[in-house]
Amino acid sequence: MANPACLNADQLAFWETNGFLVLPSVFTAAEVSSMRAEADFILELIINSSLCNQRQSRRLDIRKRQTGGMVVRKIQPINDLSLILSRVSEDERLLRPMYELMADQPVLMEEKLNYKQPVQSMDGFRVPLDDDRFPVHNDWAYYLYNGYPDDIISSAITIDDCHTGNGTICVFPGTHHEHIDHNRVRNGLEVPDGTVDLSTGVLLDAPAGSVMLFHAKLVHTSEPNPTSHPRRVMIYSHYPQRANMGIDVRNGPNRLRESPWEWDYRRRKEIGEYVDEFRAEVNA
Ligand SMILES: O=C(O)CCC(=O)C(=O)O
Ligand SMILES: [Fe+2]
Repeated sequence: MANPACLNADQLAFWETNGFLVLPSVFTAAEVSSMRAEADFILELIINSSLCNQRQSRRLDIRKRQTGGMVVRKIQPINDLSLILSRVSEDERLLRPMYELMADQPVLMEEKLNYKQPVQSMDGFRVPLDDDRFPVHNDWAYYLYNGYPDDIISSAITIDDCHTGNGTICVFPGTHHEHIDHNRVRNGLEVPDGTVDLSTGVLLDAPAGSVMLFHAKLVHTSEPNPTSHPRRVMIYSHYPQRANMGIDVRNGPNRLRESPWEWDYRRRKEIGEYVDEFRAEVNA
């Protein structure tokens, strides 16, 4: 890459010390609105194909809330479903800062769309009675099982404004310096009680279109979104090319499993054999 540096010395020092960096308003309002349209398209595709096939997509993480209704926590993977979003994961405004932080070409290894989006109750889904919280964890606790290096960078692109009131990501600065072994808990992996001082958490406040970069060993969490609007972020994880880990090791099998069901649903919809039951905008 021949471009001039895009991160300044203060930003590089902040990253070294804290293990995260927020770049506000990187994407334009027009780009954000097309990301929202793509998020709606993917949500409708995955929910309607699940309903049509009477088989829940493995891409879909959905829960039944104690407070009523259901919430889509995330859909993963997503790049094979949207040209626009797959292009975002290769955008220079995202790759360039990562290149500077990891001193190598970033290679995409995982992508997901965390919706935290309330939806109406629907039959036909296996939904645990749970919420859209994410445990106190680092992402490397998951990636280490596939032999990935610990200098992966995750990046959350905010599709909606993220703030203290809607379950934004909360990071624990400096925790990236040393990995903490995680315990398996109900909804994923979590650091053992007492290993991280929870009072040091920083809630990341950022308008839609921002980029939150965080080190794979940085401990983070998020509380449920209590509002009636989605709190969507796309989270990409890139590894340094030098690790030479191959392509799509973690999510490839699910793309292959799910794609034929999605195509079958689209064909049945096209010939009028199935009519969509779910619409995203009434829930937004
Ligand atoms: O979307 C969030 O609030 C956090 C998600 C997260 O940490 C993850 O998907 O690994
Ligand atoms: Fe995470």
